[in-house]
Amino acid sequence: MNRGVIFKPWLVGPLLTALGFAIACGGSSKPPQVVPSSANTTVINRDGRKIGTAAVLSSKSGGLLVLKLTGVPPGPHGLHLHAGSTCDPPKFDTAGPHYDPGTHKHGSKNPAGPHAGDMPNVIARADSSVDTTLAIPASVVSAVGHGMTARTLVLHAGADDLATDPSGNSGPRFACGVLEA
Ligand SMILES: [Cu+2]
Ligand SMILES: [Zn+2]
Repeated sequence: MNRGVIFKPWLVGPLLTALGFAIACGGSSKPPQVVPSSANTTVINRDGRKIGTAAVLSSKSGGLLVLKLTGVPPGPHGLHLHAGSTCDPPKFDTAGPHYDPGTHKHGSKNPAGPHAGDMPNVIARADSSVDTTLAIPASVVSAVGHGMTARTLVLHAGADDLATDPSGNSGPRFACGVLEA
């Protein structure tokens, strides 16, 4: 028996997909009209270990935050842009308060809110991974990484109620990344 000529149909789909992608993109992997304004940011946990990456992308209509993490307890977690410029584990106090150039209160459900750095909860999957893309305003994209404005991204241990000042009762800071311009 010659095992070398066995047809492997499950390989054809991925191969065709990869070939089509290469042709469609002309060899470039960058999608059109979206340019990275922030290099991939390393996100660390309270032990100081890397658990994933974040990237801010800008486009004509606003921006996107792409977040890919592992080792996050399943369920919802508060996520915010903070104004401090460093992520010192384990407590990440140096990440400072929420990015808030307008002196608002915390949360999209707060009548006096939200902070410009407030974002929706992110949901960690049952396998403890996070793989999500969030829309963010162009004004926030332009503030990312510049001076002492929106310098850090912080994921909290608990869910953000999107209403309670100053941090939505989202609990301790679980992970942090410094956003570079
Ligand atoms: Cu926060
Ligand atoms: Zn806030």
